[in-house]
Amino acid sequence: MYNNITIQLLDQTALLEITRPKFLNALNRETLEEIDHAFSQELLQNKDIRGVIITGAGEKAFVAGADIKEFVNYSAEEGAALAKWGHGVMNRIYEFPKPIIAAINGYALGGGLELALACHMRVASQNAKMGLPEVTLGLIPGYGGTQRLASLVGRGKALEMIMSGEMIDAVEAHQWGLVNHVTNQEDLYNTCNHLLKKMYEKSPKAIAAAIKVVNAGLDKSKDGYEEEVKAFGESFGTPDFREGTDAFIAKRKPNF
Ligand code: CO8
Repeated sequence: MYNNITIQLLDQTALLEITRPKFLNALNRETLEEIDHAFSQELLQNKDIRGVIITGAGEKAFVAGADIKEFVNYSAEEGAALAKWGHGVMNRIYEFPKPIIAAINGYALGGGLELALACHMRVASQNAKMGLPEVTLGLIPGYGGTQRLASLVGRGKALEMIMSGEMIDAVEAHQWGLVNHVTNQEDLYNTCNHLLKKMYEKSPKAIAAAIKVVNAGLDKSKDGYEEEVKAFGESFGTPDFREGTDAFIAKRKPNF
C-alpha cells in the first residue's frame, strides 16, 4: 500500500518506519504524503492503536532532511507552497490525539528534525546527530522548525543551531531539552515502548485533552488557560472519568 513507509502494529503501539535508507530516509513528497495519509486514516481510526513510534530504517539515519534533489529548481512560489503544505502535515502530527514518540536512531537533520519536533516526545540513541543545516543551502527551516525548536529549547539555543547549521549529539540534545531521553541503539524501541505503555494505563480521552490544551497554550491565537478550563470541564462528562474515579473509590486499577 505504501512505497516509502511501513507500519507494524506491535501490541497497542504502531511502529511507523520511513524506509528510504539509501537516501538516509530523506522526505520526498511521496513519503510525506504517505505519512500524512497514515496519520489521517489508520493510525487515527484504529482503536487498537494507543500510541505511535516514528523511526527511520537502517543504522544511519532517522531522516536526513527534506529531499534536496526534489526542490533544487523550485521558484519562491513553489518553495512557499511546499512549506505551507508541509506545515499541514506536521500540524496533524503535532495535534494528533494519541502520544507519538520520535525514535531518533541516527541523523535527524533539517525537515527530519522538524518531523521529530512535531512529535510529542523524542528519544535519541547514542549515535544520533541533530541539526538544522538549511542555512548551508541558502534556506531556513520550512516545516515549522524555527518556531518549534525555539519553543522547546529557547530562542538563544534555537538561533545558535539554525544560524550555525551545525549538528549536536544526543547528550547535548538532552542537556538542551531537545530530547526527552538518550538510550543505547539496541534499546531504542523498548525505551520508547516502555514510555508509551505507562500512558496506555491512563485515560486516552484525558491524554488527548492534555495534548490539545498544552498545544493551545503555545499557540499565540489561543488562550491556553481558557482551553484548559473548557477541557477540564468536559472531562467530567466522559466514561473515562467515571472509570478512573470508580476505580479509585473501589481501590482497584482503572481499566481504560
Ligand atoms: N536529500 C536528498 N538526498 C539525500 C539527503 C537529503 N536531505 N541526505 C542524504 N541524501 C542522499 C545522498 O545524496 C546520497 O545519495 P547518493 O548515494 O545517490 O549520492 C545518500 O543519501 C547517502 O548520503 P551521503 O553519501 O551524503 O552520506 P554521508 O554519510 O556521506 O553523509 C550526511 C551523511 C552528512 C547526512 C549527508 O548526507 C548530508 O549532509 N545530507 C544533507 C543534509 C541536509 O542538508 N538536510 C537538510 C535538507 S533541507 C531541508 O530539510 C529543508 C526542510 C524544509 C523544507 C521546506 C520546503 C522548502
